[in-house]
Amino acid sequence: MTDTPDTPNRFITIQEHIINEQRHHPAATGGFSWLLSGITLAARIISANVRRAGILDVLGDSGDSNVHGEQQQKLDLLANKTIELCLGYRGNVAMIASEELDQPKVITRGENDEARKYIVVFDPLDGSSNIDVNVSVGTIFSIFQRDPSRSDAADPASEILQPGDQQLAAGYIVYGSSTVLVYTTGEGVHMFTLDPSVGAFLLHSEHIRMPDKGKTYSVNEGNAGSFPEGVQRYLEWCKTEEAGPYSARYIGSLVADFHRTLLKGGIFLYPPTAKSPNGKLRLLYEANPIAFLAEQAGGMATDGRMRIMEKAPKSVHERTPLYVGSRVDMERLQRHLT
Ligand code: AHM
Ligand code: MG
Repeated sequence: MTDTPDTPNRFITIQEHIINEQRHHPAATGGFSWLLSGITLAARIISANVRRAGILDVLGDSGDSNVHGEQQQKLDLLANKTIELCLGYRGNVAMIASEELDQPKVITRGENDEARKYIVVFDPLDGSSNIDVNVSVGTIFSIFQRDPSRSDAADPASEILQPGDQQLAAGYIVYGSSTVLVYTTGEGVHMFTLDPSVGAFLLHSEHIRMPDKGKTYSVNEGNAGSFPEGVQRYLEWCKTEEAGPYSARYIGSLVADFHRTLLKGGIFLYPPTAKSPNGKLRLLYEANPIAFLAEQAGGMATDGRMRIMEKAPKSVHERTPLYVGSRVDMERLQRHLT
């Protein structure tokens, strides 16, 4: 744990941290903290399952595919169900949407409709095609306040289609060599490590800043032949003497690739490709939360044309190109794209 004036030398749990954050919002009722604690409970349960994946019968394909036509791993479904259960009984969640649910799910449990004021969108187990080979995977989440002006009884998804700059909170959990949770409520980016022996997320560092410039580019270069020309030119530049050159690092799990970019700086790219002309990553539950965290840490996130967080989503599972990383690296990319 870092010993700074902001993080005194004592154990601070994520619950304590969230409650302290809430003190900055005098009108807060505690409901939002209650919701976040549902996410941390799900994270601990998913982490325990990921850690024992080779022992439990949870590895491999479930035999089903999701709305994107991708094979669902058994752990994808288990993680999805875990989050559903941990949020569904909080009483203040109106709706959830997930990579693994074809349609958003309206939640009717809880005191009354008015109390159900939050919407949570998530990717329960990102990078799940890596599970069988023991590579880091993660959970990504994004929280919105319900906006009754968008409500359309015939189409519950309409309430979910809010631009990223409306997010109240976002974060991810990376199940790596340790389990780490990173979150923001718009007041900086904070990181916690799960102590598995006591089952608590303990504060590791607060107000994380992404370095202004990094030395790493992260992209599936196997697809480079069909990247937009500007991206191809940028990747060529990364290999020149003028550039340094940069090192290439690509795990193939967005959460793990972004976590490295957040802490060490650099740039992550998932451009349009021949196979995925709109990019592969999903705007609502992958790109938006990552963009919120990146900007809160002093970095940038775009689709090559505009800020990710300004994009108005048209559908729940919409895809987007994603370029995210250190400010200086992103500005350099932008010059190659225009
Ligand atoms: P998933 O949500 O189905 O796991 O897919 C998303 C993953 C990201 O974690 C990662 O950045 C990307 O797909 C990797 O894609 P590719 O294998 O095309 O490089
Ligand atoms: Mg994913």
